Amino acid sequence: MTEFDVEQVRQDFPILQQQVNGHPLVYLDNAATTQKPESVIQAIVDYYRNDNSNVHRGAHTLSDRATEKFEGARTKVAEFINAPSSAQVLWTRGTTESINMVAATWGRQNLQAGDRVLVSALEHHSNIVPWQMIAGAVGATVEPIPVDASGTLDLSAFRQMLDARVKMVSVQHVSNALGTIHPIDDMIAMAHAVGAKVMIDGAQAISHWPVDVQALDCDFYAFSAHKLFGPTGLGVLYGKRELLEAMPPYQGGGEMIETVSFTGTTYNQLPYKFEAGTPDIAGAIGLGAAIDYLSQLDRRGAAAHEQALLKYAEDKARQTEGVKLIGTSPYKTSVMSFVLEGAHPADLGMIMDQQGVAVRTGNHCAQPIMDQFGIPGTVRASFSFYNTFDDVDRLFAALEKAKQFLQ
Ligand code: C6P
Repeated sequence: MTEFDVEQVRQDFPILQQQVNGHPLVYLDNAATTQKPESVIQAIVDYYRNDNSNVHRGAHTLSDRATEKFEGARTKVAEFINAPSSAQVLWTRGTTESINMVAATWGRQNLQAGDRVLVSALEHHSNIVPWQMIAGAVGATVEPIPVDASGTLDLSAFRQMLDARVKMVSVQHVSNALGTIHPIDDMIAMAHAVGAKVMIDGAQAISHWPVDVQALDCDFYAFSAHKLFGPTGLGVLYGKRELLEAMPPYQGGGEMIETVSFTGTTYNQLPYKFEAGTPDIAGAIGLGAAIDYLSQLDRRGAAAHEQALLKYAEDKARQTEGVKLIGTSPYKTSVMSFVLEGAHPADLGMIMDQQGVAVRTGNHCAQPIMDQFGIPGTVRASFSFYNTFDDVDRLFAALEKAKQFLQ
């Protein structure tokens, strides 16, 4: 057990203090979205109560206040991921939009017939389909990097796949379906050696440990605010400056222009070139508050606690008859995916919910890897630092009940 004071931390998350279906809530769906601390909720409420206004208009005091908070949040994100400049932090609607933006702009400009885009076999659909769409339009291909039976990426197969036709390697930092951590440091260096660019889908990594985009040397890094204890509807795309400068805008409209005329339009500087329309001001302020929250948290202790929960849960799973873990890589975040012999994951999830235990079931938007394992889906329990060992016990108690009911 660790010294991390989970009971204290839980007090910061009001949603955890409730009963669901007559039982105290056990929230184990953190890979889908994390819960929000009171300080994040308050920051959003304060903004709407006191400062609500449009940004970058400079027309009045409220607008100035809103702009200061909004751009302050961008600076916090830049520092949080160690981006060289806040101009390289673009607001999007989420990881999905960040990847679509790169595929549609960088991809449209740089991919040609015969080019190859490599993704891992474990990818979320958000990191497959945008590449298929652009590849289909230009005549490029999207190819999966194999993963083995434990869900670990095959680095030597990746090495063999690399050649001068590979223009983009787009991989998750961490798998949402199985929790596998990919060896992205090595992959980035290997991809760069053949001249490919690298996009990292950080949706499942960003909440677990500090990410340093300069140390990684990735070309693009994407994540969603709602998986980082912030609000839904907002995401981040980090990019290397020279790439962002060279890319065409994603959408046209207000904010992203410098001048508009019927003889020709010029575009705004970074980051605004990619931010058409009124942005999610409250969302950015909420994400800024989430980063403030994390910066006062013992993140090392939090990560150790999550790993201890994972080990405790996986040991229990191995001792539970009929349960099979899906995803047993030695490199994992706190995600436990499993199937129970003779039971459909959706039925299990429903029965567990009746006992106040929230897990996700299904293919987790990662159909190709489910196909590889020959299963329709899994039950996925994903732990955050505010979960307890008692939560794990409740998960297995609920599973026992479900077993009795279903088998
Ligand atoms: N995974 C899950 O339950 P958005 O929806 O844009 O915020 O994130 C999409 C996304 C992209 N990549 C990875 C690795 C993800 O895990 C997700 C979202 C959720 O696993 C919802 S499917």
